[in-house]
Amino acid sequence: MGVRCSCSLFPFYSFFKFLKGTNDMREQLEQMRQQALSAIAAATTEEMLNEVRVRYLGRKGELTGLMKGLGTLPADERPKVGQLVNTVKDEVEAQIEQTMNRAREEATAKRLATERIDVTLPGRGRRQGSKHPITLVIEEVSEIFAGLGFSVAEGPEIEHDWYNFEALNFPPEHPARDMQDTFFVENQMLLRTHTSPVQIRTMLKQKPPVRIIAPGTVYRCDSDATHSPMFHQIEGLMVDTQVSFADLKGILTTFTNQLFGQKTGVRLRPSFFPFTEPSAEVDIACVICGGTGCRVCKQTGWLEILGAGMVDPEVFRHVGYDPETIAGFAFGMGIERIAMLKYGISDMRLLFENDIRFLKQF
Ligand code: 2NM
Repeated sequence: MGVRCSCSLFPFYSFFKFLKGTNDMREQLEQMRQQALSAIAAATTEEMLNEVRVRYLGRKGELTGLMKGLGTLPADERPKVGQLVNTVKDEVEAQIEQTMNRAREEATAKRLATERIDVTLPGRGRRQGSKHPITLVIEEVSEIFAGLGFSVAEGPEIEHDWYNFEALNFPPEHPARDMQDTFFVENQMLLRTHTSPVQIRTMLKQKPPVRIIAPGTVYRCDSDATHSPMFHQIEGLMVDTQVSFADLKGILTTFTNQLFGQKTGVRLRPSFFPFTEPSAEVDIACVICGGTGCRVCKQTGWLEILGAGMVDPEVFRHVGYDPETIAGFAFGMGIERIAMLKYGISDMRLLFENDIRFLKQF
């Protein structure tokens, strides 16, 4: 209680002290000067110095108050004491200014030290992107076939049953048409299970001769360590008046030799597809062991890389070509398998994970 009272009474107490006379005032002035100077010395920031300025030099500040109290002194004392007060005010002002400058400099120095950027550091640089191995294989195969007179054709990935199965001579109950193997959308629409519908669409649009390859994404209801529900194929088609099985063998041997090397052995084995007759599988000598037998070729010395055959007359009838006057061969290959063999990739899933550490190697 006592402390609070003396606090609130302080202005009156000092006011009465003024009335005591010049000597008291000088004493008080000296005291105020000491207090102000030590407050300045204790201030470490610009804000603290501003507070000191307001407290002593502000409109309601202590030194200003003292100046107002001059009126209580005898008239002849006023100029002298007034001058004295002004000297102290100037001194305090100058001290605040000087300390303020030092505080600003220190603040600047601190910012420069902590916010320093080293403009001589080398930049992080831009990492160069690279093509996906699937893209690389598509480009290389397309270039080889371009050299043999084939151009690239494309078509929709969401197809009608007719282009994907019916026109390709798949019987109505063929297992590939099963829900288990095909992603159906609705109203006989489905995700294409091969790129053959592109060949059908091309033949419907265009008269022979036809020489196309159709690279692209295809879909099958199948997913495990060796099957992805989305994968890639390149199929090809050559149709003209005089195309034989010898042309098929010649073109595909030229192709495998360019893709895997001139000395790569090639063999054809009989096979079956709904859309070709006769049909064949094309094997190349194992690129890993050279034909002596290893884990990759399952000790056979051969790798199956292509399916092919002479286009079935039934397919030609579906697209309005006359099977009596024209003939053609077609083929198809899985790109993932070729990429794995060409680049020595042991796990197909690496091709779909898109891990940058894997992709940047190509
Ligand atoms: C293959 C194997 C053999 C093929 C057939 C056709 C079409 F449309 F001309 F009949 N396109 N693709 C074909 C032939 C595809 O993939 C293993």
